Amino acid sequence: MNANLYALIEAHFPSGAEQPCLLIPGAPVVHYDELAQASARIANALTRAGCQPGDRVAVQADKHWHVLALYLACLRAGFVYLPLNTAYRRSELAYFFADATPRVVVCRPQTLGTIETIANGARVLTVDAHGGALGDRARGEAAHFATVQSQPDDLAAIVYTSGTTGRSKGASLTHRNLASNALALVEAWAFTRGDVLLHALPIYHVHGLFVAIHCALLSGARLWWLPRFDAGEVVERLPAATAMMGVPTFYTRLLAEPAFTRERARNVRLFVSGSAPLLPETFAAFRERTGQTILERYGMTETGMITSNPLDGVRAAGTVGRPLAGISVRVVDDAGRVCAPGVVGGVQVRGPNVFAGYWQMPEKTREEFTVDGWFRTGDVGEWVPEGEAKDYLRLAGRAKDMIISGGLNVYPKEIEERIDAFPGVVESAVIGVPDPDFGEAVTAVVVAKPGQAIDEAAIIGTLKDEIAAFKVPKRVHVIDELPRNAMGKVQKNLLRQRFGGTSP
Ligand code: MCA
Repeated sequence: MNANLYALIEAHFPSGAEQPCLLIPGAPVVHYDELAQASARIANALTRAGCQPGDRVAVQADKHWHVLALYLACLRAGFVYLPLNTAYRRSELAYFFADATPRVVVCRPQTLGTIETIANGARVLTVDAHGGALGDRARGEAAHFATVQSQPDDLAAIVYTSGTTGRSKGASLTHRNLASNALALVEAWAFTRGDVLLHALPIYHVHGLFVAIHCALLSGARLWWLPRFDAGEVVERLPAATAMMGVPTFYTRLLAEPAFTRERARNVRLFVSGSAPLLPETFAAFRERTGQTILERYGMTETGMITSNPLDGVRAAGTVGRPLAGISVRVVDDAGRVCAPGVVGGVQVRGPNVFAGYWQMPEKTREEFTVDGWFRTGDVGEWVPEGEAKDYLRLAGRAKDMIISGGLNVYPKEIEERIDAFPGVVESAVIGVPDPDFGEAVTAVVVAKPGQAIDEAAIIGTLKDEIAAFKVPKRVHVIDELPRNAMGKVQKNLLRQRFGGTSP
């Protein structure tokens, strides 16, 4: 049997030559056979460009359907797909290219000049709405490609996640990881060929690329392929959709639209939320407005999806439900002993979904696993001890210092190191403060050198040139001294209390 994820996807393509797959506003429908042929052409073109199974193909591109074909091409040819957030700037990209040494980099035409200077010897091709240089190469190629024979542990993708040390780590995901998780989700959420998934997420993270796309393709469903999340556009398309997946910001922005009504949401059988905590207020307001209950689930880049509230049964606000089929979750104390329900501890995961390790970081990988093979998520939580959500997982926070802004993870260390390097700055602490739109807003607290003025706008402006804008603090506050405990550790909880009410 071929463990290649594309072979699994292809086996689930709807029968009949021309089933619609992607519904794109203002553009022709893309049918399943067209997508398959486009991916074959790209696989042939990349093979001709020198790519071999195991080679990395790094992609920083807008959400054109050609990019989906490129992803499928990489899967079927055994190349390792490396998606990159379009917000990443030069220095971030240079690090990824040096670390992952891709054979090919696919980018937007407007960044070609920059990318060529940092691509580390990779061949650089553009992709745009018409296909770009990649499309030009693919056009002359055969529309057939024999999907390579893959082993379950062969790499399918590397997805970078920020780290507590400030250095990003590439999570190596295998065909088994992606396939097992996709099958578990299709079952848990009962996707069928009759579904139309409204897809407004970016396709460079696990949520939009794997969770949403795999659910749709493995059930022969259609997708409304929207270039980005625009609340007005989503409200307009929703009557023609049966399912939607989003981060909590999607739901708060929808609720802010007067045109978003019960009637608009009537045909949708499933609203899924993930990537950040969904506030119970949002959960309740959504139910009030639409009569529908958002299904909250929990996952990570390293593990794919771990738990989910049920499709049938109680969906409880503030919980993330039960482990998906084939996945084990445990909550343990500092000594590694399993906690009783109602007792908060570290959340650990085991199963076919758990990644193969951090790319070329064996030491770091070892640290994140227990001796008996469980992955430490870094999140803390408890099993709900009683009531209608009994035995559901409730997340209580994060042991690591991470901030989640609009569904994107930000590690303070990376930002603090950069702010500390500014002239006039003694030290800084970066925290997340409650924000009505992004859930948490990245905020910096800075101590200035005696007699030196700190220019908030200059810090923000410089950081925007250096790093992805979603990581840049929305505010920079200046104080005399950072509060520290007896061990000398900065007490970020006190800073969150003090500046929590001042977010814009
Ligand atoms: C954009 N901006 C942000 C964010 N996004 N600031 C903080 N946090 C953000 N997430 C800033 C931009 O830099 C810009 O700032 C201004 O907001 C407007 O930018 P724009 O691109 O127009 O923003 P937007 O289109 O409104 O985007 C907001 C968004 C987007 C729709 C919430 O961030 C989004 O699609 N988030 C989803 C992320 C996601 O897919 N996460 C899944 C990760 P300025 O004007 O100052 O330049 S996978 C995962 O977490 C795990 C595995 C899981 O369980 O799913």
